[in-house]
Amino acid sequence: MAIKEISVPDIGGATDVEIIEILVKPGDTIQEDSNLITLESEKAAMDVPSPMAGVVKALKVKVGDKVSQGDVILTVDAAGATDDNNKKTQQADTTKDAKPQHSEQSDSGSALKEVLVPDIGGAENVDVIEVAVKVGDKLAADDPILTLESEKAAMDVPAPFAGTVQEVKVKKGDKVSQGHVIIMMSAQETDATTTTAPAKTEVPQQSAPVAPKAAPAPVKTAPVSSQGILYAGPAVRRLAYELGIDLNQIQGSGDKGRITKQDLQNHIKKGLQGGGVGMAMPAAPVIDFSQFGDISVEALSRINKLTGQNMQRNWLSVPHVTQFEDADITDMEAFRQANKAQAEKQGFKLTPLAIILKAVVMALKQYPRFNSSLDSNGEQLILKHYYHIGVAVDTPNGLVVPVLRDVDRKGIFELAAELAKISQKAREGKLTLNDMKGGCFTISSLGGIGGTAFTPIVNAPEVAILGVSKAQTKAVYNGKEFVPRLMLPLSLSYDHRVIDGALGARFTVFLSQCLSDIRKLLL
Ligand code: CAO
Repeated sequence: MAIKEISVPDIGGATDVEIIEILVKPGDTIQEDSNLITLESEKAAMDVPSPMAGVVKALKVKVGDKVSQGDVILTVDAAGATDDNNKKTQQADTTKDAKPQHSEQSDSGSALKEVLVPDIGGAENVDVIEVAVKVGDKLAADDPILTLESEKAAMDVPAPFAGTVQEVKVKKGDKVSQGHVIIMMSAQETDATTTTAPAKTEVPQQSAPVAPKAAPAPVKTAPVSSQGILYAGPAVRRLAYELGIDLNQIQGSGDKGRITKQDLQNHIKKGLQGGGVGMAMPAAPVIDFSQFGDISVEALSRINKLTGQNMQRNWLSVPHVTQFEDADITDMEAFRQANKAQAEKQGFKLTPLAIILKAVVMALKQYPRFNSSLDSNGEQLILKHYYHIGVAVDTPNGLVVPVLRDVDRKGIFELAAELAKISQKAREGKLTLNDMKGGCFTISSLGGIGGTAFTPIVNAPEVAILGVSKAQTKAVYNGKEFVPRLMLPLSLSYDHRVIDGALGARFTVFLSQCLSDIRKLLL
């Protein structure tokens, strides 16, 4: 077994670049140049391809990690594949060294030829976006060797004759022009595939180099890939990531099942039309506002854009109902005032939110359907037996939702301290993806700001969200007289596919009772 570490290559000096996708898992068989991870920096998204073939043993990174050149990504059992490749590369190198110009014979008795970039319509310095072959591959005539992509088009370069790849001279990301050597191939007359490929008989067997004809990428409906590895360029991956689209759902039409931008657009179109005739979203008109007066333009932050996409998806896909209720928190507020100084001594603020977190867990335990998610086909409900609660935090860069874990196992002071810490971390823009994962239910508190009620958007795949507005002292009739009571407005939005109106009202009333009599939190 030859276990090798694969680390982040030179990424143009960028450091702490975020991993937005991991494309392989332990047990996957990968080829040299199979994409392993996708990185996204401020400026670009890029795939990191494998420098060797083998079987993935262990992943050393996860989505959301930030990496720099030299950080280990994963370990690979490179036994067999790499050794074999090395031998073949050495063999080809020896042949090349002995006969540097136009090589003639390999030890199998067949000619070694250079395969060049063909006439590509005068385009220069065209990007190699995929190398489809590796040393040792046996190719039939017209098998794709690599894919080039210029400003205007993508094209495959096919093998001009059947044979075995002896050396690969280019790699993904290289820029090439007509006449560049791309691979060294030995023609194999004895190979069964060559006898069935009529084109190869035209190829002069001893005269090297050979330039194939460039062919537009053929449309194939091959499966995603033979190893289950997904082929898609960084631009397509980035777009899919931004739109929250799982590329595994898309059948690629490119070579090796490569997913093209067009495939992604078709998938989105299909999705929009999926709701039935007339359900597609009408396009918004483009308006030039400067015709009405002065304007200025401001770029949205990355968080703004992601929040916008999530909100739109949740708003469109979840049938929302919002239930309102006022909780009498007069006694709760007295308790909070009584304990505020003690919390401050310990370095944090005791706000109503810490107590609301506890009450929400009580309500989730009483009505477990609120602590669930619909599975992806909408046929089953996944009930969770843990209580991780997300809290919406307003930051200078936009809205983020860090998650407090195991709220059921923590006391009110502990929660208040954690809340202070995590909202501080959020405001400093230091939250990790892990800090925001795994929530069961979300609380959005605007109580520190004001307002009487609002309709929060469910943070799918959660099924409900609690909006909290500013508590106000109101005159409440107790059956005999009006008395001043501190009333906290609650706005509970829920997914009507999972929760019906009666259950929504029961949950809200129960929550309100827990807040009105916080002794219930001890039960
Ligand atoms: N009613 C009256 N007063 C309230 C209150 C309420 N419901 N909630 C908080 N307050 C008070 C607090 O007690 C505190 O006052 P004191 O200092 O006198 O005790 C003050 O308002 C400020 O509280 P806070 O905002 O600092 O703390 P918090 O624990 O209530 O909230 C956090 C923390 C992070 C949730 C909040 O700062 C925040 O970012 N809220 C915005 C969330 C948001 O944008 N949601 C919209 C999402 S869109 O669906």
